[in-house]
Order: sequence, then C-alpha cells, then structure tokens
Amino acid sequence: MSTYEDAYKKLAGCGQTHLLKFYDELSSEKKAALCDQIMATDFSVVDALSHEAENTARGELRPLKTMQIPEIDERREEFFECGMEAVRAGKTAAVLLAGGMGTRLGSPDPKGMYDVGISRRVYIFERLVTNLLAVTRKAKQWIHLLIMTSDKNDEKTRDFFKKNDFFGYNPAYVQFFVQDMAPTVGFDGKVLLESKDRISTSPNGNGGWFSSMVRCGLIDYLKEDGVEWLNVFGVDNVLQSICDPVFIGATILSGCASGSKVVRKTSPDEKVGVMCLEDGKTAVVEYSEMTDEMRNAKDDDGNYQFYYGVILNNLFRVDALEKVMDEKMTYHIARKKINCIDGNGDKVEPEEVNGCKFELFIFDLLRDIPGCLPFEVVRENEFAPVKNKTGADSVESARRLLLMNGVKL
Ligand code: UD2
Repeated sequence: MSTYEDAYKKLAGCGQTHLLKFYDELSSEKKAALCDQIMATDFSVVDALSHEAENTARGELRPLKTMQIPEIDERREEFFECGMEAVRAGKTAAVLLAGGMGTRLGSPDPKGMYDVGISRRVYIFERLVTNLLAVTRKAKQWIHLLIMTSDKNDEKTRDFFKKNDFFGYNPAYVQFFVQDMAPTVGFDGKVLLESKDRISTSPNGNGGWFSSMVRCGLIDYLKEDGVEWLNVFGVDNVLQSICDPVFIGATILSGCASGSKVVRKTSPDEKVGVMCLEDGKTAVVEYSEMTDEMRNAKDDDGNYQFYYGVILNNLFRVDALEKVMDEKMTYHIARKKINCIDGNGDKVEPEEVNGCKFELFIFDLLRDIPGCLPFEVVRENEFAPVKNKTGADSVESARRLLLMNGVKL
C-alpha cells in the first residue's frame, strides 16, 4: 500500500502536488486508494502537451499504393485458400478494441451493448461475434477472441457476454483484458481531479492494445497456441468481416507484416484516417489531424491523392509487433469537455471544452513494421460504423447497410 510521502514525492517531481489538496478530508480507505492511484499513474503522458507542435509536425506525405478491388477479385481464390490454411492451422486470433466510451451515442453502456435491432434485439457485440462465427464455422476451427476493455466498461462488458452466452461463441476461446488509462489535464497542464479522492483519467487510446496484451501475458498464451497473426478491429463497425481469409491470404502472400482494410472515402472530410507514406514509412493521418490541403490534394488525373480511408480493421504479424513494442509511441491530444472538480472541490460539468485527453493510435504501430498492405474492401459490404445516433456513421445508416446485406433486424 502506498503512503502519502510516496505520493507527495512522486507528484512533487512532476509539479502535480495539487492532487493531494483534499487529502486530509478523506477517510483512511480513500486516502489509501488515492495514493495507490497516484503511484500507478504515468504522469509523463502530460509532457505531450508541451511537445504537441513537434509531435504533430508531419514529414513529407506521399500516396501509398493500395491493393484495389479488381486485383483482389482476380486473385480471390488464391488469397482465400492461403488465408483459410492459416485460420485452419490456428495461426490467427481476433482482437476487439472495445475500451472506448460510447459518448457520441449518448449511452452510458459499453458501445457493444447497443441494440441496433428494429423488430428484434441485435446488439453490436452480437453482430461482431456472428461475423467471426461465419469464419470459424467455415474453417471448423475456433479462433481466439481477445476483447480489450477499459476501467470504465470492463465489468459491464464481461457480464454482458456471460449473460448472452457469448452469443454462441466458445467461451474457452474468449479472453478479456483491460487497457491502460491516462490522466486528463486542464489547458494549464495540471492533472484534473474527478473527485476529491480520484484523479481524472480516460482510456489511453486504441494504440496501447499490444503492450496491454503483453502485460497480461496474453501474447505468450497465444504464441504457445501457435498464433502468428492478429486481426485487430474496432467495436463499432457492425458489417466488418473478421479474420477474413481473403485479407489474411493477401497480406501473407504480399510479404507484408501488416495489412489495413481501407475504403474509398465518400468525401474529403469523411471521418476516417488516411493511409499514406510519411518520409517513406507507412503512416495514417487521422481525420482530426489532416489539413485542408491534404484533404483536397489531387493528382494529375484529378483524383484525390489521399482517398483510401482506414476502417480500423488491421492485421499484424506477432513477431513484427514484438520487435517494435518498446518504441515510444506518440500521444495524440484530444480537447474535450471533462467533468471534474475545481480548486474548491466543487463539481464542474463544463459546457465548453475544458481539458485534454491523451490517446495512442493503433496505426502509429505501422510505421516501423516491415510493410503494410492497404487492402480495399467494398464499403457497402464491410463498413457500417455506429458512432452517432443519427446522420453519418449512425445507428440509422448502419441499419440501412445491415438490411442491404440481408441481416434481419
Ligand atoms: C477510428 C479511427 C479512424 C477511422 C474510424 C472508422 C483511430 C484512432 N481512428 O476513428 O481513423 O478508422 O475509426 O470508423 O482508430 N478504443 C479503445 N480504447 C480507447 C479508444 C478507442 O478500445 O481508448 C476503440 C473504440 O472502442 C473503437 C475504436 O477504438 O472500437 C475507435 O474508437 P475512436 O472513437 O477512438 O476512433 P474514431 O471512431 O474516431
């Protein structure tokens, strides 16, 4: 158990001693909990605020050649056989990134618990498991499904899977793991308090998934079972094909150690990161960090130069990930409204953006991995994100696409 002295010494070293301002008012149990949280928190994340300019400066950006649908169609059979062989041999595993908060949907529950059904209940988690079952049934081989949650939604997520009998999946092949959290700060760089006895933290982005899996011993567990490839995907795309043998085969045969499913953007400002080469290395520039110049850049034929958007369905070879695991990843800063308490200990529920969250992005892992295959998919068949209640990337648009693909709602 950590002591006040331990906590104070650590905070003094990074100018955050204000976090102990209400210490004397706390019960002994809450005092201990606050000291433990302080000792477990990595405050160096906050340095990203003072290095934002250098961290977000871009190198020379060039388009990255994408494997387009006509080429895939020509070699589909070959890709499928190669990929299916890997799946049947138990060389692939699926990693579901589900630690994010469903704030844009206005639901306090984990996003995967959202019901997109119309005349019957169809949960987002259920859709993803159904998509994965389509592959395991064809391969007659279970695929390990690892589910990343966060402190804020872990218990509810586990309970939901158990209550729904894992939607027909084999529970022996499902493991949960909790991602790391990061402190949130005000614009002055001071870490915020959620309450008098708790630091304000938020999930540290979808980029910390591999180090969290290593920390939980899950990578060794998978390697011992012969897993060589990880298909890592987001929670909110209810149409995506998971452990897609064609994608796996194409990536293996390309010789690349990673692959990234992409779609042609519908417009320059579509909210998807775009694949490109940055100073000759694979990169994805997130939609929130693109300049108008990059969004609207066109080639000599009048086509948008950067118009393959990532749909957050990536393939990574495990041995390649292990080689880059210790490289320091850049924290991206998101300016958000963050509930906290003020210097008097009073609750603040801001109307305006009042602070910063720090997030690692999964695609920053691609830079130092040898080769990435951008793999185009037909967006109407594979991309139906549920981000908002209405409008683009919404429950409504996802329902339309699900119905178009023959899914009963
Ligand atoms: C993501 C991609 C974007 C595009 C879009 C497609 C990133 C950084 N951006 O944008 O380029 O592909 O999806 O729909 O991936 N998550 C965690 N832990 C976290 C934060 C997020 O597990 O701390 C998960 C979250 O549960 C979801 C996914 O990551 O499955 C993306 O979440 P997001 O809302 O951060 O990213 P988004 O949708 O703005």
